[in-house]
Amino acid sequence: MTEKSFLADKLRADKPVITAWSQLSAPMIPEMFVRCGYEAVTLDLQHGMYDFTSACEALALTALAGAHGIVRIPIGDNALAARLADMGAECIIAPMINSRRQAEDFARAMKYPPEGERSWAPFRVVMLNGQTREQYLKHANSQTLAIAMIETREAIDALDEILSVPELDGVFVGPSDLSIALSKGAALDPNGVETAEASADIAIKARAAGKIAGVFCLNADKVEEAFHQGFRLMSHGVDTICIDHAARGAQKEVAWLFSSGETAGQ
Ligand code: 3PY
Ligand code: MG
Repeated sequence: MTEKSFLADKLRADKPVITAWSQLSAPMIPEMFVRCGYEAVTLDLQHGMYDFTSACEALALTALAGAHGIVRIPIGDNALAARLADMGAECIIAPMINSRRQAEDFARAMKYPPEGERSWAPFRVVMLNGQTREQYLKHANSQTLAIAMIETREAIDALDEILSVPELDGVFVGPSDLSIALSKGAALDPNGVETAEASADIAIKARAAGKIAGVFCLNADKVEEAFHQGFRLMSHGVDTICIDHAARGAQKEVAWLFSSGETAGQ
């Protein structure tokens, strides 16, 4: 087994990482993303269809295909965060973190003592990493990332306090929820100017605090903008959207058969 490279090392070295985003609970989909060239895949347990078992399989296939497995947990589910770290998630993204207390509870659930109170039994992740248990214990706190989503007004108001949590490795902007919050529910505008300005500010503050900055991007232009704003972990490529685009294209290729008056069997 070749020595594993870790997502944490790349991001701390300021390297950009694009993560595909998977909502459909078919573990082969993350593997296919990796075979298409993605170096990381995020499994969405907040809004996607994954459960614990399908996420475990997807994490293993992602790691065995040579990429980094990231998980977005449901709101407030810190126990699941630690379980999925045991199963090979290199990074957990926790949605809707709105206060220092919430950030601290989440991050401490992800770190072994003395930094936190994660409980021990990483049987699967040591296999996937090719590490001994001793090596895992020594490196887990720095190699397993705890990242808090910033996507509400409360979170923006509490940003300095959230960023002051030592165990927290970074923040990740959710532009859709953020746009709804900033417009007081009047608009969904993830690609809008106000959202981009708020997002840029979050990246600046995160970097100044020595934290990793990440953001959900809805198109390639947003990835470029985010990179120049200082973000380094960027999502691009959602399985449901990819299938929708590819299926529309495939259907168009044969649409002549149905629009030219031809009928099956002629
Ligand atoms: C948001 O944009 O609010 C997200 O959570 C991205 O998935
Ligand atoms: Mg959100």
